Amino acid sequence: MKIAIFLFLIILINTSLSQYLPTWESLDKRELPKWYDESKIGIFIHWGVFSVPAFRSEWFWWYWQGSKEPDVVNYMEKNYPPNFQYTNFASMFTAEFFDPNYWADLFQASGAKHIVLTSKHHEGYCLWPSKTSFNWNSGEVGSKRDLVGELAKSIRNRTNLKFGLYHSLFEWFNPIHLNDARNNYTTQDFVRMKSMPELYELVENYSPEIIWSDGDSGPDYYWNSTQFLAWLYNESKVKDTVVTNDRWGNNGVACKHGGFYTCDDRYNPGKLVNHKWENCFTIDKNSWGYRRNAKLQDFMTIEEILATLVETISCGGNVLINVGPTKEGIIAPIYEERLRQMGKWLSVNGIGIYGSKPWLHQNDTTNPNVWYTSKNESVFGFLLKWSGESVKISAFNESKFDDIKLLGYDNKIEWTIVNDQVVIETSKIKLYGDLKWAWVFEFQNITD
Ligand SMILES: *[C@@H]1O[C@H](CO)[C@@H](O)[C@H](O)[C@H]1NC(C)=O
Ligand SMILES: *[C@@H]1O[C@H](CO)[C@@H](O)[C@H](O)[C@H]1NC(C)=O
Ligand SMILES: *[C@@H]1O[C@H](CO)[C@@H](O)[C@H](O)[C@H]1NC(C)=O
Ligand SMILES: *[C@@H]1O[C@H](CO)[C@@H](O)[C@H](O)[C@H]1NC(C)=O
Ligand SMILES: *[C@@H]1O[C@H](CO)[C@@H](O)[C@H](O)[C@H]1NC(C)=O
Ligand SMILES: *[C@@H]1O[C@H](CO)[C@@H](O)[C@H](O)[C@H]1NC(C)=O
Ligand SMILES: CC(=O)N[C@H]1CO[C@H](CO)[C@@H](O)[C@@H]1O
Repeated sequence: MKIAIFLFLIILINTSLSQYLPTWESLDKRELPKWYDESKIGIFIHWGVFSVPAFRSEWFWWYWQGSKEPDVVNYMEKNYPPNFQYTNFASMFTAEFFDPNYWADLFQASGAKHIVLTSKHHEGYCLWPSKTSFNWNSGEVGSKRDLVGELAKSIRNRTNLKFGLYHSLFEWFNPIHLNDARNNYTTQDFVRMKSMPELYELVENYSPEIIWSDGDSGPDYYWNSTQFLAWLYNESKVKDTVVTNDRWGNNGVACKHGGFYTCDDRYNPGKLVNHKWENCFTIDKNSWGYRRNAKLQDFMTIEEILATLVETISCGGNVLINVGPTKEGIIAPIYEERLRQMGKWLSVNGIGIYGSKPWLHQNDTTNPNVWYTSKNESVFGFLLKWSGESVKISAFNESKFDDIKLLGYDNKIEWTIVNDQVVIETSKIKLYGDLKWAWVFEFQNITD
């Protein structure tokens, strides 16, 4: 009987501990759900009305009518009638070839474990039939489809990937937001009428397991960020599984509060960070949204993608790799090829990636082409360049191991230890099959 009461009290205490107050002090105590660190790799999808002009970048509208950059202003003058508005592009966002099952299968084949779709970028157009975005959403103008809902359904029905949503708090040209900004954020009309209802609607309708907040132009107390997060973590239907990022206010929140840290786009510190972080980067080096005039050389090669991925994960980060689909709903073959190449590589080498932890050393102490992860009794050494000469590494001068295996290679490999350096006789290895990029050596039964 006493034990029963004791257990009851324990449960009671635990339940009340999972309640969060709308302060960073309280919210920052929440442990990041484990799935996120284990998953390591996500796909970012920038899709919106900006995919219609598909010129310069997803910031097209701002470059045209905000900062008035000459190349974009001239492009519009030359190619469109004088009265043409940005909003006129929306009816051309038709998505007639959008096959969410095909996307889901492609993302699964890439080896990613989650996706993040732009539900609404800074232009304000919603990719779902939002109740608070009259005539500026995909249910009413353009495809007349619930693009968020269709992709969520395909992802959940066909794959084991987690479904996440990006959401921009601010909108470049929304007069209600501009008015709040003019009032030095002492009024919250835009938050009450737009950003807050949207966030609740997205959670209620689509149960996203990531909320990737952005566009935090305005302080956290203006956005009511901590109030929303307290609800999200206390009461929402994703309270136990959802992860969030750190872009919840421009008053020193990023890289300091929230869930995982994104700090800046393409954040990649090159050393261990003792808080979960993410490196979001885009395969088209010049844009997150689709660009019709992109050249082959503008796209990251698979070698570059894998090098970034390995470096990030060695240092405790996750990667979020971006593709920009077309207005018709196609993920262009160059993106598709990169994703399938990554999937092939991961099918051999994923054992050293998924669920791994940073090791004692993140990169080798003398060889700049080698990065490390660890899992169970193994350390994985990722060799980014294959030179034909033997590989010398120094990070094992204080660790012992039984043997070295090259993942995806069936034969034994030759290695020796000379003056505390491990020397792997790679010149004697004949590479075959899919052993084309970022070779992974498993050091077995490590004792540090
Ligand atoms: C889920 O996918 C299966 C085939 O993979 C299909 O038969 C079924 O209709 C789908 N269900 C939903 C709700 O889309
Ligand atoms: C705007 O608000 C901030 C924070 O309350 C204050 O520090 C700043 O002086 C205000 N700026 C103006 C122009 O009133
Ligand atoms: C923001 O939170 C405060 C404190 O809980 C509340 O009084 C206010 O109404 C909220 N504003 C909006 C727009 O949600
Ligand atoms: C979350 O739970 C705490 C503790 O019970 C409570 O004080 C707070 O009001 C709750 N917040 C929300 C938004 O549910
Ligand atoms: C790699 O390791 C060396 C020595 O341990 C260190 O000085 C260097 O900054 C590390 N980072 C990169 C990106 O090479
Ligand atoms: C191992 O290498 C590290 C980094 O170069 C060095 O600081 C350390 O003293 C070395 N240990 C031994 C036992 O030589
Ligand atoms: C093969 C093996 O031992 N795998 C284990 C590695 O460690 C994770 C947890 O860190 C276990 O879940 C695996 O079963």
